[in-house]
Amino acid sequence: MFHKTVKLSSPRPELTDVPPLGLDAVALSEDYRRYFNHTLGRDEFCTSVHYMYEALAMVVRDRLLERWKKTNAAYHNNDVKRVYYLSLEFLMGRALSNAMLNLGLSDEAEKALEGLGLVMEELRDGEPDAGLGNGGLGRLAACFLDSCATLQLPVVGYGLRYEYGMFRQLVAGGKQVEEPDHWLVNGNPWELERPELQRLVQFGGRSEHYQDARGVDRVRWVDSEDVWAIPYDVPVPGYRNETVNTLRLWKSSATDEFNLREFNAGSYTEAVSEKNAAENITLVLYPNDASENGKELRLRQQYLLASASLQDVVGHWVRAHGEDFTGFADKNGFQLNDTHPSVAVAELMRLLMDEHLLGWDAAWAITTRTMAYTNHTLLPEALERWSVDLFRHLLPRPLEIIEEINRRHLLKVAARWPGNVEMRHKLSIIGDGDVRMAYLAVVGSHSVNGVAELHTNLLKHGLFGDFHAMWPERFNNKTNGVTQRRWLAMCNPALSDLINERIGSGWVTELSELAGLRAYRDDKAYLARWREVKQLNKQRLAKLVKQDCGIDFPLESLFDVQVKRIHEYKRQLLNILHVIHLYDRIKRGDTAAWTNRCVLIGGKAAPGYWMAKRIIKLVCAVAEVVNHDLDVGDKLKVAFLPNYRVSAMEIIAPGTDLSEQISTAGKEASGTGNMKFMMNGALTIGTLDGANIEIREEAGEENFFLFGLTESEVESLRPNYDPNAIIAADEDLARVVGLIENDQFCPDREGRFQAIVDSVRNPHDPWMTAADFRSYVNAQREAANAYQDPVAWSRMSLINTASSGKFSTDRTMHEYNADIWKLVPTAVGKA
Ligand code: 26Q
Repeated sequence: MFHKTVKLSSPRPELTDVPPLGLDAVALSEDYRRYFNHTLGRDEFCTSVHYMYEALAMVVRDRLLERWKKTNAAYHNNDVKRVYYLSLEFLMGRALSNAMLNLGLSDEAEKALEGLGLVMEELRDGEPDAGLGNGGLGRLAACFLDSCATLQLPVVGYGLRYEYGMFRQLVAGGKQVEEPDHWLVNGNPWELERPELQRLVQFGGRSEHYQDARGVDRVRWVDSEDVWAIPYDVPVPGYRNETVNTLRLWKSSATDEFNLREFNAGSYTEAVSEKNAAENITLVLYPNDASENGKELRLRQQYLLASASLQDVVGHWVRAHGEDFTGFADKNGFQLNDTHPSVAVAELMRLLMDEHLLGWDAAWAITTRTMAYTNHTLLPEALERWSVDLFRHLLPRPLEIIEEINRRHLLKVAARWPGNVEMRHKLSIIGDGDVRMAYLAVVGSHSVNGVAELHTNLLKHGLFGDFHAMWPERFNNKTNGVTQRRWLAMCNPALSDLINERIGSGWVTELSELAGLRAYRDDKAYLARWREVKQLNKQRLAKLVKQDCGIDFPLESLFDVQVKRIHEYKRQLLNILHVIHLYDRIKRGDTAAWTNRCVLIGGKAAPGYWMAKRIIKLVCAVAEVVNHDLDVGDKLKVAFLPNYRVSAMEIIAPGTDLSEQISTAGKEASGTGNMKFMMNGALTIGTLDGANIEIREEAGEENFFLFGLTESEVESLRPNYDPNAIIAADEDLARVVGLIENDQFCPDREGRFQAIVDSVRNPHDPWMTAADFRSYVNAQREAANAYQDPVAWSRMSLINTASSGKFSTDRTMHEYNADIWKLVPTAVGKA
């Protein structure tokens, strides 16, 4: 790939000096027709939603591009410090509605379309989700970008342009089936390819020590197989502020040298197919939300991201400052989204030393001053480790640097704990034949943060306890959030309007203003309208459930929802045990003062996670029995929603009454779905885990259905945990377990769910599901009773929305900036 350039003696404004594009319906309509007719070449017989969506997307994209260039100019002219958010995942979802909202042209666009006889909602649905993430961590990155653009912070996202995003989940015969998500097949109007900025990334080969012309010891990486990384830029608009930040995604591509060697050896076909190996690197997102250890391709992805991004930043620096790196750490920061990109610590050292000839100490000072690490999990099975052998084979030079980082680190450990060999083993970055990526990230960063108060405390006193003793100042908490632009203003227009009527729309950029709603908590007329809006949103949700599950959700019931990745620690199983208990009560006729309930469960299981898939089967099997039992009627409905994704949550959160946040205490780092539900007026039933604790603090304990053991109770019970005694002593639980064991939900497949029962009965059940059953059922009964009083319920609902101000990523980003990044907000001059 080779780009010819022309010499320009000076900039040529006559090329770029064009009047700004109109944001009114007339201008939008005119541009729309031009794109539809001239660019896309469609005619009046075209009925494809895709082309209609695409024409509108191009209209909006033009408006973004204008602002994008101005933003880059403003950052450049002010020589601002920038932060680079390095993440293997950005779960962006759809871009169109969000861009229209942030540019402030939603109403005019709707008008323009109306004039053309088109319906906005239909066009919207023509856009595929950009599903470049698994779940919470990836969506958090997307919310962060939205908030940074809105706060006018110079933050660039760096990620990978996966050809296949998160798989599409089908449910067939009550089982998850995965289908590839080829989201780019119809092109992507939201990306701008920048082939002129490609970077070369090395793999394999060996490191060679030599002396340079001045006799200084140097190292170079030789005999490697190189791969191009080509950047694709995606615009990230701020909310009505003229700022458009950048998400830069790398695509891998073969180099010509890559196949030339074999080509010359006479094997043309082999040479061309070798290209695959290089181009495969960014082909597919790994669909596990706990690390899949040891996969070489995954390590290639991680290194490609780290190396290409750092070369981009360092290259930019050298173009402006030459080889003088003294000011580099004052102008650049890197935030590591979990350990996934943490090889960046070694890569920055390599670039500074091998390519730019800095000494170790200077390079290390720059590295530790610029790197910051966010941890998202405490689960030991999710901690990333890479075998030293694989690392050496794929990344010989970075490994050598990690070994030297570790050698120097262990000298400090020895100085802190003299004579303590055990401590050196414990804190070593390399141990048991593995590189421990979390330790590399902690040692190489000046900041380490957790994502909720409880989680950070558990990091400080558990997982990273000894590191905390060495460097207490490094550790800090940054409670997660979500962007209220997408998760309230965009997805819940009816509630937004109702809110604006009373407190104005300042909350869109200052979420704490929602507190003003509290003043209306006893306004009966307002609460009645609050309920009407909820009913309307439940209607939309019921329509989705009908479409995708074929099940009718009666609108007068309590909508009880758990949507998130399927994982044992999240305890979808506890939810379904409760459903079975309700079914059992109905069958026994124990239905006095009954509250009708619709239970919705959705989420993807990692394709290789057998138990998670079995849980999906159980949900589907229970749904099948309950929904077809004539004794049940409207009292209880159960549905498993296939293919949970960002655009589905935009319909689900507004229509939910009760949000299930029921993980075993100490296991969910934060949760962010919990915040989206709260913002949209759902009440939470939850344990004291992750951000639930802070949600309850904000909402007040009387507006939250609490149950379950605390984290410390969980840990003290663990050694003596006796689930079989608990089951024997609890008649309801014994009946529920009995129903599953007796194949009530799989009459034709004996023992199908035995493994699930065994996991509940196992004294070593890490998630201690049986321990929390009784208090969960009691809390559910409280919720059901509370729902019988519509006024009291809507009052609690309003208080939840009013109390959700803390959970904006605007607040989260403000804290990252104040404590870690120290960026100067930079407005875009209106030219
Ligand atoms: C690692 C190596 C190889 C393959 C896959 C992975 C991998 C990928 C994704 C490991 C973990 C993830 C995702 C983790 C995640 O989403 N964690 C969630 O992060 C949220 C944002 O902070 C929290 O709210 C959730 O509590 C946490 O579970």
